[in-house]
This record gives sequence, C-alpha cells and structure tokens, in this order.
Amino acid sequence: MKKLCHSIFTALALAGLMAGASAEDYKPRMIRFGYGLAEDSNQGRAVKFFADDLARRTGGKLKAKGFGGASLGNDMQMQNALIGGAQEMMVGSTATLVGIVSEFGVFDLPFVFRNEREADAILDGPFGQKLADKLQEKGLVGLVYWENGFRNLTNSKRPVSRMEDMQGIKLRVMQNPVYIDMFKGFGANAIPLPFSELFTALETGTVDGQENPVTTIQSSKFYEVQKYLSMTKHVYSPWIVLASKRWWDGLSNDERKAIQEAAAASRDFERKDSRAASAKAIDFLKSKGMQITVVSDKEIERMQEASRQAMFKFANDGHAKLIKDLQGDLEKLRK
Ligand code: TF8
Repeated sequence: MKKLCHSIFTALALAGLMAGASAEDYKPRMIRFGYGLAEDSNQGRAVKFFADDLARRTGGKLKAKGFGGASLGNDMQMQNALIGGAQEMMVGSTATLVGIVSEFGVFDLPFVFRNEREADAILDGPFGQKLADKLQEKGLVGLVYWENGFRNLTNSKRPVSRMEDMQGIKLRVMQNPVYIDMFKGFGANAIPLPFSELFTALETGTVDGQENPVTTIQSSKFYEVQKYLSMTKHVYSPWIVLASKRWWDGLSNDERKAIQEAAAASRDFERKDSRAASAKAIDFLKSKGMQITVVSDKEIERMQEASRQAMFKFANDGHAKLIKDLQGDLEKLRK
C-alpha cells in the first residue's frame, strides 16, 4: 500500500512537471541558421552550441539547424533572406551590415579597441545595444555579438613589416567603404569581395592577400595559399547574431525568451572558445609553413596615422557624433 501510494505520488508529480513544461508556449519549429565559415571553426562550433542549448531549453521544440560555408548565401545574401522572411537566423560580420545600417561602420574604424575586454564592454553595453536596435526598422533583430577577433594581414607576395610593403598588393577586403579607404590609405590595392569567394580568389591569384583573425586563417585553410602573416591587429571585428524580424514577430514571448537566453549563452561560449583557439592558432600556422612577422609599435603608429583619413571620411558622412560617443565610452573604460 505504501509502495502504491508512493508510485501514485511519483506519477502525479511527474505529470505535474510535464504540465509545467508544456505550460511554456513553444511550438515545434525549424530554424535555419546560416553562417559563412566552415563547420569546424569558432563560428560553426558556436552555432552548434546555440542549437543544443536552445533544444535543451525548449524540450526539443525549437530546433536550430546550422548551415555553414555560406551554403545559404554569403553574409549580405543571408541578411536579405532574413529581411524577406525566407530564412530565420544567421551570424555574420557587422562590417557587411553597413548597407543596411551605416552606423555599424564605426566598429570598422582602425585601432579603435585596444583589447577584447574593451570590445566586450562596448558591444554588450548601451552603445552596442543602440546600434543593434537600429536593425529593427530594417527587418532584422540583432540578438548578441560574438567575437570574430582582431584582424591580421596575410599575403602571398612578401613579408609585410612596414606599410610600404603593402604597396601594390591586391588585397581582398570586406564590402565596406571604411575597409576600402583604410587599405588604400596603407597603399594596398583594396578589392572588395564576399568571404565566400575569397579562398578561390587567393588560390587563382585574383587577389594576393586578405585580412582576418588568425582563427579564420586557420579554419578557412588560408595557410594553404598564403605564405606571409603580419600581426597588425588593425581592427577588432565583431560578429552579430541576427534573426528575421518578420519571423520573430510571429513567435510567442516564451519562444523569444528561450532564443534570447540561448543566444546569450552562445555568446559566452563563443568568446571563450575563440580566445582559446586564437591562442593556439599561431603555432598551428607556423607548423603549416607560414612566416610570421611581428609589426613594431612604431609601424603600427604610422599605420594609425595613415588610416586617419578613413576615420575622417566616416565622420564626415554624418557619423561624427557616433565616433565621439564611442570614444567617450572608451575613455570611461580606460580610467
Ligand atoms: C570576412 C569576415 C568573415 C565573416 C563571416 C563569413 O572577412 O571576417 O569572417 O563575414 O561571417 O568577410
């Protein structure tokens, strides 16, 4: 009798628990989550983390499926698919968003952040939130920022230890005017191309070089087609996780909350993972035969000087106040 009571009690408790879980308003949904890098990259690992975390939170109701290697399109194509409602989620560079919200160019200005701590504080604080909020009226929801990382320069022509060494190098840059202006200022021949075309462009010699964080140079196998790596750290590059506003507006509050929480968890995972991968990448790239050049502080200062015009141009395009706000926030952090 005692045993029976006990098992009835357990059954009731279980039923209660299940009722509790289903009280959350989750519908079975498939989320197409696109990204540009390989599955085995910091981006791919974090998309997988997000999918697992979201499934756990929603009892398997919300299923995110990662589509890597730009298989749903490059950053800009995916942004448009999200706006039109043909795709639910993506992660990509903030730099490729400037055609939609030009203010994002502020993160592309050279030598803005000194370290990851500053970047985290600005991106996760009111400044980053304000920019993300601007996406809403364009049909996108900016959920969280992930780390792409500090960008470094590679090429197949020669070691670059001084700005003059970039002269005449055909350098792929992102489709973003600040990057074009910056690298023209350095003397390179800046050629904008989507990331999805980059490996082939390097392989066939359409371009001689590119710039990306060491994690990407590793995961995209650029070491197979690039000999020289210069540690310039010229820009800290954020990624942003986006949702289609059209789709988002049709979700329940519980669903939105679960996605937001999973996105925040994925951000913490991704930054840790990226930083660990970044610390190991240089040795890996050396072992693959890349020749690494450490650029002196003096040369970095010269580059900073030469890239000022990119900053002025962005300021004159109606963004002077935005730059001032960011600098103000950074000064507070540096106190
Ligand atoms: C680039 C970016 C890329 C991103 C990625 C494909 O060079 O650094 O990492 O756009 O989402 O294009």
